[in-house]
Amino acid sequence: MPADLIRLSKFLSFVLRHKPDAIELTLDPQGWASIDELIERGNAAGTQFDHDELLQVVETNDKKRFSISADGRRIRAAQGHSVTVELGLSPQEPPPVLYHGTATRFVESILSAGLKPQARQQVHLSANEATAHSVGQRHGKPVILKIEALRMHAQGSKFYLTDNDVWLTDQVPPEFLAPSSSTTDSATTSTQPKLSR
Ligand code: HQG
Repeated sequence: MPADLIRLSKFLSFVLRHKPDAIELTLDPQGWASIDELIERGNAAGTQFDHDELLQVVETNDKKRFSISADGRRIRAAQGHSVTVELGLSPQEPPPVLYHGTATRFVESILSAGLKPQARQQVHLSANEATAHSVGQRHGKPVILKIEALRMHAQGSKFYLTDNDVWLTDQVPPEFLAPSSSTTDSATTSTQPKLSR
């Protein structure tokens, strides 16, 4: 994707997941924003883009991060929110195993306290290890954790699959977690992770 569209994608993640207030944008309870209002407020706040560029980002986005409503007038982030939204997804039976990529320095804490959503609304999981690896890499030296998702589901946990194939659940208790590769890196001190987008 060209650099200006990557910049626009990051801007959209920022306002649609984390800080709609930054451009005085209103999200409805399901996380949708009016496309016309988003363009108007974004431009007024100094990020110049038009309707075509917005649609180009939505269509070419490497992770399909954004969804457009059926009537074509609204947009929302498919996942990743820190603002409170009710995506309205139906609970689904997950595959036996899901994966979560993290950095080695968080593993010790995760294995004792479980996976927590931290600043986001829910914990993000993937059906394949390759995705988990790239998610983990964003935070440091990656490590992949295996989650016994179907067993969690059988014991009452709810799982949701987003429009862009990310699995969400509220939290993962330690008894359903195991490292799938690598081990904790005791040389690295633990810090709170930052939201990169
Ligand atoms: C860690 C990206 C210590 C957790 C990705 C992660 C994803 C703990 C970090 C989506 C912990 C939170 C979300 C505990 C969890 N102790 N650390 N008890 N529990 N953590 O960025 O899952 O590209 O909020 O392991 O692809 O990395 O933006 O979550 O390292 O789908 O579309 O706390 O964001 O999507 O970090 O990423 P994040 P994430 P996009």
